[in-house]
Amino acid sequence: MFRGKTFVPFALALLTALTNCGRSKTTPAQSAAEPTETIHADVVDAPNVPPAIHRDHAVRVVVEIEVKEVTMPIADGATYTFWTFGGHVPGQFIRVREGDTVELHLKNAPGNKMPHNIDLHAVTGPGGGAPRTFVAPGHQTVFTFEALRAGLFAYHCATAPVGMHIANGMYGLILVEPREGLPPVDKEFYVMQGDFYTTGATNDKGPQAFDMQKAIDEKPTYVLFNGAEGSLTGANALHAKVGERVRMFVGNGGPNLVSSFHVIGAIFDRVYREGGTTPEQDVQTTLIPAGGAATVEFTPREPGEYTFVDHSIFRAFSKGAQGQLSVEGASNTALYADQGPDLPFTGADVPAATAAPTPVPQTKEELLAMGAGVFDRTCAACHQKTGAGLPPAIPPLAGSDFLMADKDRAVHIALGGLKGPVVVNGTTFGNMEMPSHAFLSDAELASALTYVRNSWGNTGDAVMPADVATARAAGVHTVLAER
Ligand code: HEC
Ligand SMILES: [Cu+2]
Repeated sequence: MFRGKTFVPFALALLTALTNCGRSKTTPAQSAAEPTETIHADVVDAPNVPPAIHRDHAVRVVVEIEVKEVTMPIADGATYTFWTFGGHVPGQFIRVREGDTVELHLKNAPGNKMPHNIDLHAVTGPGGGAPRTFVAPGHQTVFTFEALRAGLFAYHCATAPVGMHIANGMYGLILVEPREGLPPVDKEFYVMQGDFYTTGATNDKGPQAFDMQKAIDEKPTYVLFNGAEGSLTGANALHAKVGERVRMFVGNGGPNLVSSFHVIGAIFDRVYREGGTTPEQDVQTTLIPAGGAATVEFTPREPGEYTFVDHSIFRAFSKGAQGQLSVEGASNTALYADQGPDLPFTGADVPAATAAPTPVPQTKEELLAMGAGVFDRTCAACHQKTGAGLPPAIPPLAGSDFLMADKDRAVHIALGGLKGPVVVNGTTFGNMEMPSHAFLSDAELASALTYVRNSWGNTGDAVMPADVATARAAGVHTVLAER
């Protein structure tokens, strides 16, 4: 009987069973049919992700997520009522394997005020699950789908008004690992960007409500990683060591903005663009669409703080879109050397070492002749060739009562710089500082000062190189102008 047609499938089945022996206790062989083994998914809060999957067969994965409407800090001193998948923004990270059957239990906490649902971009079917998961406060529902395609997918609430549910923080990521798994790395992190629309202005204190008009106009008051300013900086920074391979699962919940995700000081040697499965190599900044994701990988080689930003850079510095990866380990100066010495640069050719030294000007005429050149090269960039300055930031030297009132003070300003507010001819200047010019020689400074004190209607005596030398010896410091 064990010959011919029946023997071959039997032997194959035996072989398959043997091959899988020890990997799984309940499912001996992978089958295209619905999996018989059931496991409970480990869903975790950002910036953490569940551990990598080492299974070689599909299972039924039970995922339980509770929608919670919670009031939490959005920025320093400001709170916001977030709607969340699991209690935080972004929602809990779901990790399954290609081919798994996902049994999603969506619970809406009894104290909540709104119905919610979930649209997972990993779902194949109209609405991505949203029409089959609508759930009122104090209720739960179950929705089952097969994770057909590998990739990193966003999920979000899609209950009307959809934009409002997303703007309130209802998004997260689901990773469908390819059958063969992802290459191993040392550290994995979960970061998701979102734009927020508060009734108050950016940095206003106190409870903040959602502002529908700002959301429609796409004018966010905050652009944040992981739902709050500072959620990934300072004490909350991510950590890695020099030489460790870092993988970041980066999502963008929107609702409106696309992200130009960039880690300052790192090159992504691999990016799975838009959450797809074919990695791109050597990318500086990757674009993450609203409702999209990217997996980025790199290995920091030098210790320090790696700030990551949305490189639409005002979002980073004015609206909160900053996080930090803090890297410890030994420095590699061949790769990333320390800053070299500070040397003067006047824009003119650096004189050759063999050139004869410029004679030091002795008379007022000599000082004026040299001073015109020094002024044009150094001071005119700000004060203008005409000495007129650039109001309202840069005061005039032409006809300046302030300049002419105190020669010694002018020497100290040229040497050490000036911090306002300063009143010149009745007008107050103070929103810009004048930098120190101590890198100029005594003769250069003396000649420039003599020049400005004897041009454009100003008349005064000469500033001698010895005057500058005396002031320099007394100590170079920023002059604080008094009104
Ligand atoms: C980078 C721009 C910049 C350069 C270069 C610069 N200054 Fe100024 N300077 C300023 C600013 C800005 C102020 C006003 C600072 C404040 O408001 O406190 C100022 C103020 C002054 C003042 C006092 C206010 C007045 O108008 O009388 C003097 C004197 C002066 N500068 C001289 C010089 C001389 C001489 C040089 C060249 C050696 C020079 N500055 C180069 C920006 C500059
Ligand atoms: Cu919702």
